[in-house]
Amino acid sequence: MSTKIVNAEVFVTSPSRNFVTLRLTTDDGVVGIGDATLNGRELAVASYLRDHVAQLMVGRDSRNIEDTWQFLYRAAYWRRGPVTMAAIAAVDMALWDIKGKYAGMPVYDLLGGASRRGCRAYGHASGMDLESLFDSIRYEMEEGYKSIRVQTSVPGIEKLYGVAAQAQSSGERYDFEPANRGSWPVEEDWDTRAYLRHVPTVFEAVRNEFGPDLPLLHDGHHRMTPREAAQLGKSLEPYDLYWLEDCTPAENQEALRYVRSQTTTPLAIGEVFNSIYDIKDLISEQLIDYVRCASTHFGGITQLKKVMNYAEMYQVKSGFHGPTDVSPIGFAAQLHVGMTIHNFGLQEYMPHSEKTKEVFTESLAFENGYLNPGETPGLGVEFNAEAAEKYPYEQAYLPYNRLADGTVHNW
Ligand code: KDG
Ligand code: MG
Repeated sequence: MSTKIVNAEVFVTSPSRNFVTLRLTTDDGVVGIGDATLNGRELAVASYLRDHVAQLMVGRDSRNIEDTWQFLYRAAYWRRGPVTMAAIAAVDMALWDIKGKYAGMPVYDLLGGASRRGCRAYGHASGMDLESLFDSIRYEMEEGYKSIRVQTSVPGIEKLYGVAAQAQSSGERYDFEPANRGSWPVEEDWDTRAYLRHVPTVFEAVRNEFGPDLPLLHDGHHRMTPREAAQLGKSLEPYDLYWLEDCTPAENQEALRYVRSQTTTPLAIGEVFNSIYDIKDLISEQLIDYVRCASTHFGGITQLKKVMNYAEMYQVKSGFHGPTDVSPIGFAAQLHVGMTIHNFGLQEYMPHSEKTKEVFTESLAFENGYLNPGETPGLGVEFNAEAAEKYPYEQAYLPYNRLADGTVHNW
């Protein structure tokens, strides 16, 4: 057996949206793939991998995942940050993929084996008005989802994250992908008072229509101050949310102390975090209920598993970030973690487009609201480099917000 890495290649492809993929090959010809997609900043990670990491991989033993992780993290000296951690994540995933293939086992078996039959997923509903929102919720339920995220347009706000139904500039209706192709970010608008007034009325209407049982979620997308977040959490208490996500930006972890002291609405946070240090106080002080980190932006399987084992001690559960900008490889990576940890909560799931599935073939199954990575050795995703070539990189930016007076606001 010759498990040494002999080749490290980086691909940037855009089947509906941009993805950065790392492919490692061992002397035996075993191939492992990893996701390094950082929405809107893809080329920075591609360069980090191509120009600084690829040559360090060649000659390393693919079996030593922990050592490789620590080497890339510590030897860079400049630790953490989304670019570095997405690059480390891609290496980490590719190494777990390789290990699974050598062992003939799916990655979750190597991480401790399955703790459940499948990972419960939530779907995404949104609407410009109540009628279209109700239709969207019914559609998601018919698709099999047992938990639904609800985003709504707000009178007085023209363009808002999470409200679907606009065609993207690619020409496809690609509902939940906020990044727009082009050389400049789209400007959106924001009004916190209008939002805080409107959202509780929408949840009241949804509860009246769908009853008390259906787990409902909402994403505040980093836009509120601690006091505003506390107000929203309190005003949503009668509607029994499963979680309120990103109620504050949370670069400042202390902000959550105030929110937590004011409301019993469950809190989920972490999709923009890239290090265990970004979230450790939120976990140990039990200021949140769900960890939203994604394998791709959080240093891969190795660090995600560690943070969840830590969170288990504090009864904090997983709610991993699963938008379409996490590629099928990154998604599979966190699904394997979700299968094995004791403290799995709920998995975000946005199915990828047909073009994306042409480039990344997945063994993943979605049935009756549950996701399962399947029994394929490794991560269960194959990368088709020839298909990828058909879809070259296209520049894309996430939007940004401005207030009525022109001030830039969190998007
Ligand atoms: O690239 C940004 C998206 O990943 C983000 O806006 C999606 O907030 C998001 C979510 O909860 O899925
Ligand atoms: Mg979010």
